[in-house]
Amino acid sequence: MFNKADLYKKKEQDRFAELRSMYEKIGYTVLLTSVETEEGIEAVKTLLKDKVTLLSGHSGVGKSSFINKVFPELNIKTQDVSGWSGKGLHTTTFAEMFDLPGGGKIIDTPGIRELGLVDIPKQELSHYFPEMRALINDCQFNNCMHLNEPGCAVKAAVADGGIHLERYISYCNILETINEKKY
Ligand SMILES: Nc1nc2c(ncn2[C@@H]2O[C@H](COP(=O)(O)OP(=O)(O)OP(=O)(O)O)[C@@H](O)[C@H]2O)c(=O)[nH]1
Ligand SMILES: [Mg+2]
Ligand SMILES: [Zn+2]
Repeated sequence: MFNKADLYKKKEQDRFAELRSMYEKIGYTVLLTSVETEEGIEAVKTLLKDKVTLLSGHSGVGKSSFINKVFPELNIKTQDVSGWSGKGLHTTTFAEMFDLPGGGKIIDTPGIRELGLVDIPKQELSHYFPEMRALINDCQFNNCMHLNEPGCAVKAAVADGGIHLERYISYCNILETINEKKY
């Protein structure tokens, strides 16, 4: 879900189109919304019914505002525009789960600064990237981490465009943050 569509200028619209295509190709549903103009809000609402949904994203993107817009009766605290500096101000301070009037639950969470991964060994990180998981059996080594190993099917796919370069860079960045003392 990409929110604040009402603020997108040409540059942001182009970037959105790029990211939409990148994520849809690998099977994710991408929705453009604006809590301000209500664009796309109904579409997200229908996805919530009878499911447990967790909202995650940086501080200030509008997670709590979204819940308030769709379910005003829950009355969740949000930061007003004048007070929001864009940095270091977290309105939601702990995760909280709400029952949805039409069935289902939604979890509002505080903004994330960086992704924390719980107990994923470096060897397994690529299993969480669907487009990489599909290729790992084609790597020459079954413990390939897709960095500098010969015969790596993932790197070959990055080279020929089958895997988006940005996704591979994300993979490498996250791989670096995994501290392997436990494995
Ligand atoms: N222009 C515009 N502003 C929005 C939109 N959605 C939310 N906002 C504003 O963005 C600010 C932050 O919204 P919040 O809902 O508090 O953000 P949050 O993601 O819950 O932030 P944390 O609780 O800190 O993680 C508020 O001033 C909202 O009014 C939108 O679609 N368009
Ligand atoms: Mg919030
Ligand atoms: Zn590989």
